[in-house]
Amino acid sequence: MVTGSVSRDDLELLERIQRRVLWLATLTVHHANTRSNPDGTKVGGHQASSTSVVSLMTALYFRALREGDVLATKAHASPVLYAIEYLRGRLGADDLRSLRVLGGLQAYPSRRKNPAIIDLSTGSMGLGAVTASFAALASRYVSGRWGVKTPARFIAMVGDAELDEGNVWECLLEDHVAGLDNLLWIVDMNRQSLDRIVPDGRRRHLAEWFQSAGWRVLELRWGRRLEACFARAGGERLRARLDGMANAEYQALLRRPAGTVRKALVTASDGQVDVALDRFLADLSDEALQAMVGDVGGHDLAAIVDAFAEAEAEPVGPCVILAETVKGWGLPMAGDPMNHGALLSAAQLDGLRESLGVEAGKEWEAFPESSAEARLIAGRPAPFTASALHGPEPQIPDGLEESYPAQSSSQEAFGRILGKLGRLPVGDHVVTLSADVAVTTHLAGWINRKGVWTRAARPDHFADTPQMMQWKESPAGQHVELGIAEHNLFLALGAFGLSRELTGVPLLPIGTLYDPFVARGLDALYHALYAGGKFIVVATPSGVSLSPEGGAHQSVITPGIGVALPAISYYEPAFALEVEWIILHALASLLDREHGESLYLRLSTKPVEQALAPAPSAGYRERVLRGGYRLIDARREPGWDPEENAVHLFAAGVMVPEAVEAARLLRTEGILAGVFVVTSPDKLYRGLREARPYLEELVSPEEEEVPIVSVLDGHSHGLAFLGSALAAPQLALGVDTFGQSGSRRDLYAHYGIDAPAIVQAARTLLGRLK
Ligand SMILES: Cc1ncc(C[n+]2csc(CCOP(=O)(O)OP(=O)(O)O)c2C)c(N)n1
Ligand SMILES: [Mg+2]
Repeated sequence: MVTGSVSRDDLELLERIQRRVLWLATLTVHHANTRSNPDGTKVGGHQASSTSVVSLMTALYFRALREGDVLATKAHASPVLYAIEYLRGRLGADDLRSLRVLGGLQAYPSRRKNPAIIDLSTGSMGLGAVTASFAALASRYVSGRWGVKTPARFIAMVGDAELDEGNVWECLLEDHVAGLDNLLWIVDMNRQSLDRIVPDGRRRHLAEWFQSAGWRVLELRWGRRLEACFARAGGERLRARLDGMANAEYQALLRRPAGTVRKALVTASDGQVDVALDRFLADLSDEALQAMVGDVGGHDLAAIVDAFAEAEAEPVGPCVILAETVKGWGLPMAGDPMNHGALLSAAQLDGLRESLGVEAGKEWEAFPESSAEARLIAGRPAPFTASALHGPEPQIPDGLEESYPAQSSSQEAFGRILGKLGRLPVGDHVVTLSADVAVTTHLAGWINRKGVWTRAARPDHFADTPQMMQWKESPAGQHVELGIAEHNLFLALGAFGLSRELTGVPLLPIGTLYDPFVARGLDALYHALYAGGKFIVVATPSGVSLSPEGGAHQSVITPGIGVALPAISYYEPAFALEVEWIILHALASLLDREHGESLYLRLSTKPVEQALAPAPSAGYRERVLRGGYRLIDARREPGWDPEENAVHLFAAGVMVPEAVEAARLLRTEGILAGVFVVTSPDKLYRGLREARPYLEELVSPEEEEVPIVSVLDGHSHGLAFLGSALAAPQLALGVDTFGQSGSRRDLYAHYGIDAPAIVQAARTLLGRLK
C-alpha cells in the first residue's frame, strides 16, 4: 500500500476545502428547496447522498485528478460536483442557485444540458459508470489505431446500490473491460440505498467478484484512527467486532447517543458482555468512542489520497476503490436509514454553517484569491475539455455506385453498403460493434476485410481452415465484438459515439443486433442518446417477416420505440438503394455536431423485388430522407374520384410489395389506390408540427380526405397517426400481438397484413364491404 503521500499541511488544506464543499453542496440543495417555487412541491436534491462522497470527491478533484481525466460522477452527488466546479471557477454562485431550475444546473450531471462542466452523463442507476467504462474502451481503440493522445483515465463514482443493476455486472463480465488500464471506479459504500440498508452479503463478496472479473481492488474500510486503535494490544477484538457487524447494526451504532455506544459495542446478540473488549475501550471517553466507530476509510482524507496514489501507481487493468462512507456524513441525518430524501431544516443549516466556520452573510463565497486553498485549487491540472479535431473531417461520399441484386433484402443491402464503405477513406472511421450477432446481421464481409479489434494481436487458430468468415484479432481491426448483453452494446455505441468529443477522432459507430432485442437494451439506448453519443443502430431482422423464427425473435413494438425516441431518426426502408441513401445521410449527420442525430435502421431479411422501386433521382432520394414518397399515383388513372373510388395505401418497409399487390387487386374491382412508401414513420410524425408538414406536400390538397389503409410489419400504432394528420378515415394494419412460427405468407394472412387484408380494409373504408 502506498502510504503517507500527503503532508500534514496539505491534509489540513484538503480538510478545509472539504468543509467548504460540504457546506456549498448542502446550501445549494437548501436554496433550491427554499427559494420561491410556484409549484409548492418539494424540489429535492439529495443532501445525504451528496455528503457521502464529499471526502472522496475532495481528494479526487483537489489531489488525485490528472490533466485530461474524464469523470462520471455519482448522479445523486451532483450538488457536490457543482460545488467543486464553483470552487474551480467553472461555475458562479448564480449557477449554484439555479439547481433544478429550467435551463439551470440539472438534478443529475448532464452532458447534454450542462456540457461546459459535465464529461459524462449519469442519472439512471448503473448506466453512468458503464458508459465511462466503454468510453475508456473507445479511447483505447482510438489511441491504438490513430496514435493520438487520449484521456489518461476514465473515473467513475458509483453508489453501492447501483451495483444491484444487472447491467453493471454485464459490463464487468465483458472481456474487453477486463483489459482496461485506464479505468477507475470508486464505489461509495454507504450501506444505504433509497429505502433500505443494503444486505450484508454484498460487502463480503464484492472484492472477490471484482477480482474474478480481472479488477484490482483497493479497500478503504476503516479510517486511520480506528486502524491505529486496532493495532494496539487487544485491538483485534474491536476490529473483529466491527468487521463482523451486520450493516443494519453498524448503521444503528452510528445513530446512537454517545452514552450508549459502548454498551452496544461490547454486548453480543445473546446478551453476553465482552469483558476484554470493554476493558480495551476503557480509556476512551463516550464521545471519543462514538466518533471512533464512525471512522470509516471513505472519510479519511489521508487514506483516500493514498488509495488514489496506489490506484495510479500500478495501472495493469481496471481498478476499483471500495470506500466505506456514511450517508449524510457531517449532517444531523448521518447514517439515518431514512435520510435519502431528507432535507436540513433552516435551523439545522444554520447550525451546520456555524460548525463549519462559515460567516453569516458570506454563505455563497468561495475562497479568497490569496488564500492557501485558492492557490491549491488554481494549481490543479486543467479540467478535461473536448479535444481539437484530429486530422481532416472524414468525407462522406455522395453515392457508393453499388449494384444490388434484383431481389434484395434491406439487410443484404446493408452488408453490401458496409463492404463498399470499407474500401473508401471514410471506412477508416467506421467501427462496427455487435452483441454476438455479427454474422447473422450481415457483418461477415466487413469483418473479413477489416478484422476484429483486440488490444493485442491474438493467434488465429483457424487460419489454416477455410472459414466463411475469418476472425483475425488485432489492434488494427475495426469490428468490436461484444458479448450478448444489449445494454453493453448500446452504452458502448454511445461511448464510441462520443469519441470526437473525448479524443478528437470522429468515429462512425455502427452497432448491429436483432430488432426484438432493442427492447432489452432500451434503457441503455435512451441513456446513450441522452448522454449525447451519436451512432447508427442497425436492427435486423425485424417483424414477423422473420417468419420461421417465432414470437420470441419477431419484433412487434419497435416501430413505436423508433417514433418516440428523441435524438435518433428511425427509418424502415423498402429498397436497397434507399438503405444506401439513408446510411450515407446518417454518417454525415453523425459528424454534424450541432444538429446531427443518430440513426435507428429497422431492416429485414425478406427479399424485395427491386424493380418495384422508382427510378433513381435526386427527388426520390430527398423524399426517402424526408420520410416517404408516392410510389403509385392513382390520380392519373381514368375515372379517379377522391370522393367515390379512391383509397390511399401507406406501407412501410417490407410491406410495400403487399401494398402494390393490393392496389392491383383493388383496381380489378374499380377501387383506385394510391400507394405511398413510408421510409420513416418517425420523420413523417415529427414533421407534423412544422408550419408546412411534409405529409401535406406528399398528399395533394384534393386527396386529403381520401381514406387511408396503413400497413407495417410491426404494431399498427406506428402509422396510426396518418388519418388524424390528414383528417381522413384510416384503418391501421399491423401486428398487434405476439408473433409465431410459420411461413411468411401464412403469417401475413394470419395477422391481416397481406394484400387480401389490405384490400378488405380498403373496401371497409369505402363502405363497399362484400
Ligand atoms: C434505474 C434506476 N432505478 C431507480 C432509481 C431510483 N433511485 C434513486 S437513488 C436510489 C438508491 C441509490 O442508492 P446508492 O446507489 O447506494 O446511492 P446513495 O444515495 O446511497 O449514495 C434509487 C433506487 C434510479 N435513479 N434509477
Ligand atoms: Mg448507497
